[in-house]
Amino acid sequence: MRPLNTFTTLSLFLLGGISASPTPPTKRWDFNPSRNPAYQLDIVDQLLVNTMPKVESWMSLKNATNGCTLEKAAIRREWSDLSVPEREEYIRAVLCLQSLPSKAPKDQVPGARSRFDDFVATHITQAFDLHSPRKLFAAHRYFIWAYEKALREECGYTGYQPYMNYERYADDPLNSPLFDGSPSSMSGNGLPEPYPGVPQGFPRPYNMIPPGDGGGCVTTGPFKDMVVNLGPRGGVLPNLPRNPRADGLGYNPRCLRRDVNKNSVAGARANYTYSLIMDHPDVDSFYNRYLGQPFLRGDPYPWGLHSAGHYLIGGDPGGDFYCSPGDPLFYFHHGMLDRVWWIWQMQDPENRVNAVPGEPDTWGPGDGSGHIHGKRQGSGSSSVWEDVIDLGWTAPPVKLMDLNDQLGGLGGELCYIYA
Ligand SMILES: *[C@@H]1O[C@H](CO)[C@@H](O)[C@H](O)[C@H]1NC(C)=O
Ligand SMILES: *[C@@H]1O[C@H](CO)[C@@H](O)[C@H](O)[C@H]1NC(C)=O
Ligand SMILES: [Cu+2]
Repeated sequence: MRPLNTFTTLSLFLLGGISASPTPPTKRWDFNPSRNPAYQLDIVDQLLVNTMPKVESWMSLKNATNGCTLEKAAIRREWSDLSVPEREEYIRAVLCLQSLPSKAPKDQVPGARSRFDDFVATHITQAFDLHSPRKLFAAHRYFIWAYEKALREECGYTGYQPYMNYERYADDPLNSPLFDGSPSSMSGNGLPEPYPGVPQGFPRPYNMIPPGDGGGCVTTGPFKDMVVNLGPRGGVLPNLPRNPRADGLGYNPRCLRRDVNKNSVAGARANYTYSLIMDHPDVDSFYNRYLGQPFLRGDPYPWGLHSAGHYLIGGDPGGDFYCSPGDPLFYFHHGMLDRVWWIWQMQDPENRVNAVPGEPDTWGPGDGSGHIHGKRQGSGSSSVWEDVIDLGWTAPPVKLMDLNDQLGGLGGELCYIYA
């Protein structure tokens, strides 16, 4: 038997409580009616629709692990599929988190000024551990989940974390419900402030994601007055005010900067996402392609989904390896990546749910050979079953292997799907 984790029953109640009333037995995951008619289903949306029968049969095979069923599962939706009042409720919750006091110890993180900053500080202090091959997917799943939980429990948000489908923002991001700068958007682009672009470890001319037209302070929408407190530490913009501490944890108030960048997001269009999911059955090749490896010779936008999505936002702190959760859109980006991982897992759930990159001893196909990343980085030589993910001030330590199952992991506390 697996030891019980230390979560309270409160959040179990919140997650389970959604379907506690005598609702008719409709399939809650029948999400098509809530789509925004301005957007067609893309090939990845369609793939997910076609994958749901596999998810259903796997769920019945598992027999409601830890009480999670598809009928109870929360649904994380695409931003543009939310109604305007739903978007505004989400925005209010983020602004609330940015106004609540920090719980991080002042001596360790003197720059944290809010609960929102606690998440940024966690990502800064644990950057290498959270991004090791074994942990990248699971740690970010947990990180987003903990943020969603904080929005719900500390700020009264009644929905779930939205994600952004890059395909929808590839042609005209600045006229979309996400970036149009209206009160129900996540704020717009930064003012024009040219910079060289985003360096990449690829051969010329792919050694740089060309910049977009922004790069300066965001001046529209709900986050135009947002103050960025932590960092910078590993960003791509020149002329940022230096943090008083080398580790980026000192107080350094400044504006939110963005470069909404079509050159970057072109590498995260639906055809890239689809190929990532369907052409990489082995977890190591899936992990590597997600990070743009090996180099996609002859492809115009070979950035890999992870970088391509990050630099759709870019700027400061969005483009900073350590501090990127300091732009609230980080959670939309990593939500999409979590969705992609889940769709990948659900193509062959019995073999893929517990497949961990860089790890030959876990379940799943792959013999552990041919890695591009280093093996067992950041984890010593211990078994992956012993690995712990500890999010400090934002979520208690849990076993990495308890985070793989989005529909029943963490003793049933993870119980959500993406529409
Ligand atoms: C599934 O779980 C239920 C409730 O725990 C139990 O009664 C039932 O026998 C289980 N079915 C299978 C096939 O294991
Ligand atoms: C995606 O489509 C674009 C435009 O047609 C093409 O240039 C690119 O190579 C495709 N990428 C993949 C991975 O299919
Ligand atoms: Cu990260």
